[in-house]
Amino acid sequence: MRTHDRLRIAIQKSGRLSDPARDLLARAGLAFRESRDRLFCYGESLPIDLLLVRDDDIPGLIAEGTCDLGVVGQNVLEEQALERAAEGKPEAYRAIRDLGFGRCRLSVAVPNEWEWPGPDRLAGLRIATSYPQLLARWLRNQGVAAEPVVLSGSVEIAPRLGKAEAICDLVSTGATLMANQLKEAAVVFESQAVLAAPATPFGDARAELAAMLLRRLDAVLSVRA
Ligand code: PRT
Ligand code: ZN
Repeated sequence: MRTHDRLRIAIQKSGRLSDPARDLLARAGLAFRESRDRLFCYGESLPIDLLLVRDDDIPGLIAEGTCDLGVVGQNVLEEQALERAAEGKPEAYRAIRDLGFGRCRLSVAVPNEWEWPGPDRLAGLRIATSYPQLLARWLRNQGVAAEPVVLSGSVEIAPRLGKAEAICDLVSTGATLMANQLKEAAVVFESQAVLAAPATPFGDARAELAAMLLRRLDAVLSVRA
């Protein structure tokens, strides 16, 4: 068991959220010494350490208590929360701050040549996605029965491969859709990076550390806003 007199924050090791997350923490006055394997960074200015991981692992690390806080896309956090709920597991984490970077949207995209009268157009079709839970919730809300086809990557080529008729993927500029002769048809989920925390409050020294960190983050975020 690790001691709970230090706080441990999980951030993405390398990817879109890595630099903005490190930048935000630096602005909040946190400084770190990197370990040789670059997976763990020891907090030098405060007893707050970093774990550098894949973004998909962050909700699980918080749920199991390996990490206390995490910087992760709302898309990943919400998808995994819905998955836990579907498995009958209790709520384990929640977003406690919007961080204002990593903005994107999870959207349904369809071949350019399609007409788009509305979500009913998807009825009975296959939709390739890495976010089956978010997609299924949206389809339910729209009252449309379609079949999510789960792919872990390269979702945008699924229609050309004959694996699905439409896709549901993250979009920021739209250049990837355009390059694949697809057009954005409907937004399923708006996302940005969030600070995630356990659903139950810390009952030890971490509570005070987390409160101090939040005060500092709020100061940084209010200047940015
Ligand atoms: O290795 P690891 O698992 O940690 O990284 P990853 O490859 O899963 O994640 P990464 O770094 O690609 O994305 C991390 C998070 O950044 C996502 O979970 C989102 O919250 C956020 N984000 C913001 C994005 C985008 N914008 C984005 N554009 N994630 C992915 N994309 C993809 C998009 O799907 C498209 O394929 O980037 C491509 C380019 O987008 P366009 O629309 O600008 O062409
Ligand atoms: Zn990932």
